[in-house]
Amino acid sequence: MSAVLPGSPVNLTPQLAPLPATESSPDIRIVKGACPHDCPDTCALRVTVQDGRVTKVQGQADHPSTHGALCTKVSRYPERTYHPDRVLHPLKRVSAKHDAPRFERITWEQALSEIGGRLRAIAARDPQAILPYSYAGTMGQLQGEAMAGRFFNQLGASCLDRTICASAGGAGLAATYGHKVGMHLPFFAESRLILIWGSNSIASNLHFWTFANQAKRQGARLICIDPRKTETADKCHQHVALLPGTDGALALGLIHELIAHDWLDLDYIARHVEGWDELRSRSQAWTPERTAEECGLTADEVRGLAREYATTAPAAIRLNYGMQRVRGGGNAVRLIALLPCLTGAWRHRAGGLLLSSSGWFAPFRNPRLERPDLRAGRPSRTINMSTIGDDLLHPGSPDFGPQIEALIVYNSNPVAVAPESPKVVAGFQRPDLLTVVLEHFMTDTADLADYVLPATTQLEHLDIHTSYGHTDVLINEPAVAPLGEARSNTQIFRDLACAMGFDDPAFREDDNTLLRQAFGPAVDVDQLRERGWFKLPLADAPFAEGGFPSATGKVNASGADYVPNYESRRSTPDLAARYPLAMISPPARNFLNSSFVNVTSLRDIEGEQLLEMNTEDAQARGLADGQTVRVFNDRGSYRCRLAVSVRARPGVVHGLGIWWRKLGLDGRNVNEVTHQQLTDMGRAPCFYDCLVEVSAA
Ligand SMILES: Nc1nc2c(c(=O)[nH]1)N[C@H]1C(S)=C(S)[C@@H](COP(=O)(O)OP(=O)(O)OC[C@H]3O[C@@H](n4cnc5c(=O)[nH]c(N)nc54)[C@H](O)[C@@H]3O)O[C@H]1N2
Ligand SMILES: Nc1nc2c(c(=O)[nH]1)N[C@H]1C(S)=C(S)[C@@H](COP(=O)(O)OP(=O)(O)OC[C@H]3O[C@@H](n4cnc5c(=O)[nH]c(N)nc54)[C@H](O)[C@@H]3O)O[C@H]1N2
Ligand SMILES: [Mo]
Repeated sequence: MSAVLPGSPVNLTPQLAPLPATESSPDIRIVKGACPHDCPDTCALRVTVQDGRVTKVQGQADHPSTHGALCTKVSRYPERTYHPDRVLHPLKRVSAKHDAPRFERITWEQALSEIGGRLRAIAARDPQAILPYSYAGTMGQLQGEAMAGRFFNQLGASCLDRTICASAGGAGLAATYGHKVGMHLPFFAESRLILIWGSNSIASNLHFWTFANQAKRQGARLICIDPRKTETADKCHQHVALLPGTDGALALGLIHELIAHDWLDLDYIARHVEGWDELRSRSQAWTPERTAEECGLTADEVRGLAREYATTAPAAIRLNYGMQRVRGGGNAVRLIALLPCLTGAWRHRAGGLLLSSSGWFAPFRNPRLERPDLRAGRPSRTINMSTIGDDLLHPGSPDFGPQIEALIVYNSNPVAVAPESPKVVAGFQRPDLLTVVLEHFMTDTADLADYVLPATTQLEHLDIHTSYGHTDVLINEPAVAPLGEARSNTQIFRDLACAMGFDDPAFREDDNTLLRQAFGPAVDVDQLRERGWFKLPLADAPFAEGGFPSATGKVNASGADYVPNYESRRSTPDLAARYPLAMISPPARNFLNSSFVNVTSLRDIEGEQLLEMNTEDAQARGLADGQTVRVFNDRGSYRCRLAVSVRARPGVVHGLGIWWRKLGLDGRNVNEVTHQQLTDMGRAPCFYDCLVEVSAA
């Protein structure tokens, strides 16, 4: 076996060098920043600017969860910002959509007037033929939806259902607790047992790992529940390698054992859980044997896990979104989120569960920032971003509404990240579709644009950030002026509003004004700018006495049940006969979704687009480590390098993501084979619910 293990060893040594003697020199400035990326850690940045150029991006030492340390990716942020391939002026397409992309440089005036003209013509027929497409390229409250939301509300455009990442789990969590809330990050350090469930923390939640590791050093046991033997699993005491999409069954099996052994906190259940009787009878069928059979585990693994979870206190669960990208993702989160309510783990601040902390910010936010009132009661058809492939190919109908005629993309790279790329690409190639892309780089999506508008990076604009892994609000001050002719998203939407003739004062508000509007009075912006970050005032053990943010204040167990995958050996045996391998496509450690794939030093660490496969499966197909393989199913195929690896269990392969298509071996990536069916809750994609076959290329 020759394992290919991407990534370097965990290194959380603070990168703070002693301050240079020139700290006070007029040419060196230290600027307070926030990491903008779609990651639960939302680190506080310390940006060094010398002679008008950012020379270093480090972690802020006094921010508790950042702890002076950054991941490899973001410590390379200057390399990304000053990348020679940055798009630094507006571009207009001069080749046909099916041909190799060619663009010419145009002025901002020309770009805005031409885009404005075309959008006005479409809007005159039906503004709902125009669709925004955005996700979390930046998680900033301003450069995210603040001004963009105003623009599309005033336009009366279609709305976008932003489901591509977390909405199945989010819906599951909200259906159970009432909101996306959970344990507070620092208290994981005090836990005695941590289940790291559907999360490769060392790769995608590194600053959580610091706390888990602290608990480990103090004697806590760490158990990783993940089909893949990740770098996180390597560092845990135990790895439970269940089959993809079977987490709900495992949770029911654990509940069965809690009941069988009387390991329940009946007082907590009686006071704070609704629907318990129903859940109890539903779990009766889930004996350790049946659970093991469904999950691809042994009955002893199920029994042992239940025993440890129930008899160790405080016990914490770090659930992550990796486990909800399957048909039953919403219900699986519901069932897992019930576990700490049945054992009373919530009684302790180091017990309970964390999937997302984003709901904690809700009461502090200003719901009017995006000015929903500007829509003025006009209809708002909603398009699901996860089915953009089908939706772009839809001709329009009374049911669907008008055909999509224009797409304005910002903070996202749908051609690489959306499921079933053959359809996504075909949609973006429609010659009649107007596509405007706000970007830093010529991504796969920008390559299919009519106009590319140069956007600023986090070092060049102002923003304010919340987090989905901790409960601090962070400021990001611009460190340097915009490079070239780049403009911030907020400025581009102000300019587009002007080009459309929108004269509402909402479009004249600058970023400093937006900054003051983003939160209610509880967040003091002046103090925030002084300090860099602000911790929300919240109780340490939020649900020790119940008080969940649901309508009744209780946890809701009603209806939660296991939902098997769309595609698996057990649910679709005929399909599995042709495509026997379950494929998941979790993040490669040195990329952030499809961001950073073009940063050479990081791509060099990842090497090539890889497919991890177990020795047994490789031998059965006569495949060898390092060879080029073809991964395929009825939807499509792509080529990549095979890594015969102990990281994969038999029957499951891992297509590490998310490569830019054009940097893949045959100009395609893993989403060539994923499908557009949606999860049980939250209308999300099922990236990890996917059967394939692999052959020599
Ligand atoms: N380095 C890096 N960090 C990232 C990202 C990145 O791309 N790169 N992405 C960011 C984003 S967008 C998000 S949403 C977050 C969270 O992003 P996630 O997608 O949750 O990322 P991971 O933490 O890597 O979790 C995925 C883990 O879930 C496992 N998994 C897959 N299917 C199943 C299953 O059915 N059951 C279980 N139990 N496990 C399963 C995978 O093997 C993998 O180890 O991370 C963020 N952080
Ligand atoms: N097969 C498979 N597919 C997946 C996943 C998976 O695990 N497997 N993960 C899914 C998940 S969890 C997510 S969250 C999505 C992520 O999908 P996306 O949100 O599309 O994330 P990225 O691919 O990182 O693309 C973000 C883009 O925004 C740009 N950007 C960043 N900051 C700014 C800015 O300030 N202004 C402008 N205009 N642009 C900016 C970046 O340059 C980058 O190209 O992908 C999903 N797709
Ligand atoms: Mo995500």
